[in-house]
This record gives sequence, structure tokens and C-alpha cells, in this order.
Amino acid sequence: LRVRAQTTLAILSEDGFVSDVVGTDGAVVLIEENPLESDRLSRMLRGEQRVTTVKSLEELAAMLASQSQPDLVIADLASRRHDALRLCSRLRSDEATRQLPILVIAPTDEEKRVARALELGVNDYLVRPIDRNELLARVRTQIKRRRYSENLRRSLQETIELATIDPLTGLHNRRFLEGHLPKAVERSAQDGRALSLLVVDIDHFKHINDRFGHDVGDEVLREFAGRLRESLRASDLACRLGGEEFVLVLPDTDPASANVIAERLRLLVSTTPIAVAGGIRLTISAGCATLGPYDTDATLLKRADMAVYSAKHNGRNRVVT
Ligand code: GH3
Ligand code: MG
Ligand code: MG
Ligand code: MG
Repeated sequence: LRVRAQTTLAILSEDGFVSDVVGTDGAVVLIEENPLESDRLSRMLRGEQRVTTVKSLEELAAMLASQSQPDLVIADLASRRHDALRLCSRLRSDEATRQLPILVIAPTDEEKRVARALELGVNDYLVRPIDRNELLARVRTQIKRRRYSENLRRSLQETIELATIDPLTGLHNRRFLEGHLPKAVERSAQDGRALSLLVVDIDHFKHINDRFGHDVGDEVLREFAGRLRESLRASDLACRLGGEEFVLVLPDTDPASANVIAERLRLLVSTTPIAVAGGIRLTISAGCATLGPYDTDATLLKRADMAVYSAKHNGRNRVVT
């Protein structure tokens, strides 16, 4: 019993779902213009996979554009109406379908075309006459691999997200900014467009923690992050650098506009209390810097930082440009 349980667990952890164990219930698209042939193949797969039949490359393209991707494409190398080799190279050259598994069905004595198909990135092939068990086994294998790599891709994406998002506020974190800012600087410099940076630091935040407790402090940071998010355009980026310090990256924003945005934020925060613990009034100090011809991401950030420092030094609750 223990051996069986372990085996099941191993299979589960590989694929994630019980139904994946044998690679069944996949969405299979069959490109076959001959109705007798497509009927025969569909019947072989039915009960194990969900089969959709299309008659041409165009029909497949329309389907790929309008629906979620299938798990597998099966194409007939012998078809006269569509060129399966052209189909393969087209699917492989498009970023969206590069990973889509393809299985081709080859007539006997077509080794050259099979070799060409494999070169183009086809995942597997079957030679006529088709044996049902072999077909089912090869299809299942492709679907299993597809799900495995999809799960891998998904968990990789989750990992990246976890590493670049601040869990308290949901804003991007310093690590994300470090990847984003050099690219934003390069893009703006290349296109000759303005780029401004705003560093915002909450004034005397330590007092809020001291007076209301750390949990309330956390809630204030969350609410403040929400206000930042609401005041931004879609192209802007808000990051939490750490503690009670934030950065806004503002493309197409000259010094005067950056100043207006910072002043608006400063006024909003100082006049509308944050709705935590019966209302907490905050003030912020902000520093603006705009990309100059000799700036790098580091010097830009440094100047905005120095501006905040100067805002603190000159009495807080102010914007320095
Ligand atoms: P200043 O006006 O000079 O910026 O004063 P300040 O008190 O805001 O700045 P200081 O750097 O002296 O202290 C920042 C405080 O922020 C200290 C730290 O305990 C608090 N803090 C940092 N991260 C968090 C957090 O995630 N949650 C809470 N509740 N407090 C935090
Ligand atoms: Mg400080
Ligand atoms: Mg502070
Ligand atoms: Mg600080």
C-alpha cells in the first residue's frame, strides 16, 4: 500500500492533477480535409481526448486566434489541400504557438518528408496504417508533456511575481524597479522623450508606529499605496522601495508636470486623512528628478533621493525639484 501511495504521489507531483496521469481529456485539433479520414481518426481518439476538426490552415489560424490554445495539433502530411510542412514552420515561427505540440501523420515511404517535419520542430509522427493503440499512446505522451511544461511555466511566472511584488502593498518592489528603470531610461533617451522620477517618503512614520502600533502602521502603508495607485496613469509605475519610501516612474513627464503631480499628491495626503484608526493625517516629502542627457538610471534615482533629503532638511511636507 505504501509503495502504491508513493507512486501515486510521484505522478501527482509531476503533473498536478489526477486526470493528467494518463494524459487524457486534452483539446486536440485535427487538420484533415478528407471527411472519412477525419471521422476515423476522431473516433479513435474519442472518449479519451476532446477532438475538434478543421479542414484548412486558414480555419486553424482563425481558431487559434479566437480560442484558447489546444493541447495538440495533428496534421496529415499527405494532404493535398494544405501543406503540413508549411503549417509546422508557421506554427514554430510564431511566438504564441512555438510550444504547441504537433503530431504528423505520414503515408508509408515518406521518410524524407517526415525528416523535414522533425527538423521543423514537429514533436512526433505516426506512419500509416495507423494503429489505434499507438495513436492513443503518442497523443497521451504529447499531452502529458504539454501539461508538465505548462505547469512549469506557470510556477515560474508565480515565482517571478513573488520576487518582484511587495506583499504588504501589492506594489512592485525595489528588485522590479532595478530591472525596469534602466529599460525605461534607455527607451526615453532613445526616443528623445521626457522621463521623471519621484521619490516619496512619509514624514515621521515612526511616530505612527509608536502611537498606534505596527499593525496600524502596516494598514496606513497599504492605504497610502492605494492612493498612489489611484493617482497614476497606466504608463506610470509605482514601487515600494522599502519601509515608508516609494518611487514613481513617470514617462513623458517634464519637470513642471512632475512637480504638479508631486504637489497634488502632497496636498491630497495632507488634507484627506487615511481612514485607519479613526483617521490618520500624513504628510510626505517628495523629490523630483527628470532625465538629463548624461543621466543613467543610477544618477537619476540618486538625484531624486537627494531632493527628498533636501525636502526633509527644509522642514518636511514639501516637494523639492
Ligand atoms: P522621516 O520624516 O525622517 O522620514 O522620519 P520617519 O520616522 O518616517 O523615518 P525613519 O526612517 O526614521 O523611520 C521609518 C520607520 O518606518 C521605522 C520603521 O519601523 C518603519 N517601517 C519600515 N517598514 C515598515 C513596515 O513594513 N511596516 C510598519 N508598520 N513600519 C515600517
Ligand atoms: Mg527617514
Ligand atoms: Mg519617513
Ligand atoms: Mg524613509
